[in-house]
Amino acid sequence: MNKAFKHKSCQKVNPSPPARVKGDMKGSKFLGLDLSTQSLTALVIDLSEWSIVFQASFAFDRAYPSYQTRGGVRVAQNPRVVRADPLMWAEALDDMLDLLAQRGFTKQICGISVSAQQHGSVYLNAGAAKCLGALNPARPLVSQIRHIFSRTAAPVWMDSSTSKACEEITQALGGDSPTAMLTGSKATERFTGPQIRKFWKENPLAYERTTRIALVSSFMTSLLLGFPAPVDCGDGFGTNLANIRSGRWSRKALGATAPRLRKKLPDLVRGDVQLGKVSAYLAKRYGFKPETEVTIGTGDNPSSLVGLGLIGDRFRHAISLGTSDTYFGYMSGIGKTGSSEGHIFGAADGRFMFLLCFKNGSVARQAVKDQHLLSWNDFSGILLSTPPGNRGKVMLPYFQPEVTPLVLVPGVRRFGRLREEDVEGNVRAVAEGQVMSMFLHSRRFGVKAETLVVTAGGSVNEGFLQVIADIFDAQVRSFEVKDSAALGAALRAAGGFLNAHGERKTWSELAEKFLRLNESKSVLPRKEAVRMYHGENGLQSVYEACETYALGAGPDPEGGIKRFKETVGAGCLA
Ligand code: XUL
Repeated sequence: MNKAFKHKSCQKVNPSPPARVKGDMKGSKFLGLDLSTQSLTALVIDLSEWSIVFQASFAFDRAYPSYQTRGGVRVAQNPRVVRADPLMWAEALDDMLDLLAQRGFTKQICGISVSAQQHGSVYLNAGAAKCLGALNPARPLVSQIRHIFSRTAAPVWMDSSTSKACEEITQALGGDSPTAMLTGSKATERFTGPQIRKFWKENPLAYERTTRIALVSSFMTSLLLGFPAPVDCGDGFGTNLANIRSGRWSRKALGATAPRLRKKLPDLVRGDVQLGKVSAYLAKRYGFKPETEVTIGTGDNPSSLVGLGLIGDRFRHAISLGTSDTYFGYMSGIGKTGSSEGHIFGAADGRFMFLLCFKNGSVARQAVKDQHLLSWNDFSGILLSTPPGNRGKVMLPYFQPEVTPLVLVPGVRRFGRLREEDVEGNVRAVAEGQVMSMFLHSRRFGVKAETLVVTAGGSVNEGFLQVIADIFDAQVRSFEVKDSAALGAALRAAGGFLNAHGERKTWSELAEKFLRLNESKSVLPRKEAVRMYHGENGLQSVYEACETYALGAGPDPEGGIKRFKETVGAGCLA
């Protein structure tokens, strides 16, 4: 790598050749910041000890009540419209940097990088660049950047209000498959391009006043640099605006989206690059060394790919159990066909990753847990003590609009006489429904792995890990470090720095040192359970019939449920 990034708005990038890092990396600390949907996390790694020396999170709902968020976002009267306030993110950044300074870390940090929720967009006006470059270190960020936005609220990935824009973009690009071939995904409601089109059509004057549209990762990185940051392909491919083969914004896709868009977009950069040093503001206000380097920010999923040590690994895939559940893995290359399910993003080594997103992730699990007044321990205990196959009771857990499969009108669907008050039945049904959906859609996308690594909050739930192992018929491993996106950001900061200083390390070399596998959390599939899902008349085929029926594309599945109960399911009825 060792590419000094040149960008129109950053004149002084790596002005002189960087010095070689000498000695044992003593005191080489790197900061990863992960701005997720619900919180901002900071994680500092120390390369001299290969350890995590600081970790803290601020949950937006609790820490910043004046922004009136639930789960970090504001849902409008129309539940498809979901937004967050970029000022809240800036305030959290102020507080986190303050905390790091108080603990004496900022002066020791050599490099920083950002990971952030994907697809969300921040709209900046003509005064933004000047303001960012002239921040007064006597005052917090948030009070100085109030006027840099041409749109106060940022649409975030949970927004699904852009179906019309998606249709128009798809039509202009010649259909779902050509759109996916070009941009890595069919036109997708939560993606930035359709969000921009909707904004332009509904508010053309504010669109005209917008001089730059940042992704959440590039916005946060701009706050660190003091100038508007470029976008990396990891995050940039999640926009429906880039050509995933050339790694550039696609003229065709931009034309299908909104007028004069190229001028408003930051540059798109392939692979992890150093963008420059922290701003004078960060150095003066928070005590960072002026030479602290900033590596380009990326999305939380590409960042997790690094944090889980999956770059270059074709045999392991990841499941992240966070606000959304995601299923993802590394790809060294991309084929010729465009799948209309799933997405292709960039990876830190300049290659690719695939991803499937299930929006009802922890939201659905939590809804069932809360409805039956259970603790997470109870939830896990029920999954470990009840029979796989759930006696033929199936749930499609669409507590909110779903993205895989696309369900815009939410509503939980229950089959096989699953009653609402059946505590055990609903717990097992929500878990099995979510995992069978992941299995179905990952296979349709054409991917399969020998081992699954599980990360994020839900990965401590042993019962859920067993359900994953049984349905995927694969070994499931969870790591001690749950914040793989924040760890990925810290590793990307370190990787960028080391490469720039002639100490090249592969991504997996770097990650392995930090990922002590927690072997006690290595879960194996149970043969009997696998048969229950995948044997003849197994529950997986029942689930698929239920989903097809709910999407209006197939017959009533009750016949299949009856057959399941009479045959393979008879075992779990005892
Ligand atoms: C991925 C996606 C989510 C967000 C939120 O496509 O929409 O995983 O990145 O974390």
